[in-house]
Amino acid sequence: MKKNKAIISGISGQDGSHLADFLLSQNYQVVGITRRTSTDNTSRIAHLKNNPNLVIESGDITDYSSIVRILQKHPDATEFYNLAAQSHVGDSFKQPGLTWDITGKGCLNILQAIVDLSLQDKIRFYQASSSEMFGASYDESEGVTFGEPEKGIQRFKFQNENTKFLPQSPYAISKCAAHYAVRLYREAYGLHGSCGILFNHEGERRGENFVTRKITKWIGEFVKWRASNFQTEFNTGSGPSNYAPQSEWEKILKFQGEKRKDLIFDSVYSYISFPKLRLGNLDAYRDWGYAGDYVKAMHLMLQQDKPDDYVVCTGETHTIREFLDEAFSFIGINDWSEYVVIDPQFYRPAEVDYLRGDSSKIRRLGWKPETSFKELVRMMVEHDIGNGDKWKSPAVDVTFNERAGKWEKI
Ligand code: NDP
Ligand code: GDR
Repeated sequence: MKKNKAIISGISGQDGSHLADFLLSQNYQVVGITRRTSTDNTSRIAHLKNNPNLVIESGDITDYSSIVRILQKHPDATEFYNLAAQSHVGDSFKQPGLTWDITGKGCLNILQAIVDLSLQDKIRFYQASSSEMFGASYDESEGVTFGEPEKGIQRFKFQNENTKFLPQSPYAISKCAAHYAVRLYREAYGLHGSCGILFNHEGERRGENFVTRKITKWIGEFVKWRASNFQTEFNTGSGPSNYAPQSEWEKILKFQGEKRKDLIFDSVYSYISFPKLRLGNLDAYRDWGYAGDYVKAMHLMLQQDKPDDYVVCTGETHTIREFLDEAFSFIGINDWSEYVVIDPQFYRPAEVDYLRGDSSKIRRLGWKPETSFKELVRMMVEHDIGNGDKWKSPAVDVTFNERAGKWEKI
């Protein structure tokens, strides 16, 4: 039987690598687009490099001709997933033009290439839209507040496919432009183009400068440092250790000066230090799910007879403080305030304060999130501490046998 063939732009990213795993497990041929970089950036798909059903093509979505070349080389492709983007919201304030070129115009380049090559009836298109497009906007409804049944029925805020967009960053504006472009090409040229409005999704492959992974990565490094110093208790900078002589302390304080408040000290040797975790706004709410679950929703959208837009989320929302509570509790720390420094450089010129999605529409197609908030945090912390092998996604049809503690072929 002829295999389905899917092109993925952004295959080297978090979602691209999970989607490649999933599609290969569904017997697809996958064509991944990667751009030229001075160092290798394909670590997330390294486990797939010998897979005969995966082909990597060099291309950049800001370069129309490279998209045309790849489409011409693979005219039998049946699905195109556009996951490529400058995807960091904070960085989009520093590089708004580049973000626009990649995240906004890049999508238009692909759509136009499909139409120019008359492929609109042969290929289905997926666009990675984002909950960031809602920005400062939400709707209100009455219901039981998720996770707080004791509060009973009350009004709560949410976003779904009918919520208006009020973008709060150059990234979000670019995503809105791409979203509307897909809508237009659907209407104007009959393209089977769908947009997944995905809320934040994380995991062990998340980029290290997104807040969840930044936290779990720091915890992983901290735990290793703690273990390497054979200590169980730490001096978090509030006063000198009992063990170090006064003369030693005076030298250390002079040397470290103001930096001291930013460091955690070994309680015996006192001069061995570890930098505290530096974060920005801890009060924003995010609806966090697991990336491995969300790529299945992308695929599901393209299997429908009609193209459409769908919100993909858990329906649960948490602040960054709550993520910190959960993550630190896994390493036995209940009060993380001594380990975290608020650093204004991580604040954004404009913030998205509250995201909580309503995914009723895609749930009606049979999709639902399979990983709870608690499991997600545990997976990421375990992975970064180094005990997380079981969370690594398999390349082929295998399942993790909890009892045997290893992957096995299904
Ligand atoms: P990542 O930042 O992990 O991956 C982005 C990918 O895009 C990387 O493979 C990157 O390649 C590639 N890329 C960047 N610029 C270009 C370019 N000019 N040409 C070709 N490829 C390029 O993002 P995620 O995997 O987390 O997200 C996937 C998509 O989903 C993105 O579009 C993102 O905006 C969107 N999204 C993500 C959500 C999330 O919570 N993760 C939620 C909603 C939407 P390289 O490795 O070379 O940098
Ligand atoms: P977000 O994710 O902007 O929601 O975009 P990110 O993890 O970057 O920020 C989430 C919230 O945490 C706050 N924050 C910090 N963020 C970062 N990165 N670093 C920090 O040190 C820090 N401290 C606090 C932020 O201000 C924000 O409120 C992600 C991306 O994957 C987008 O591509 C995607 O579209 C959306 O999710 C849905």
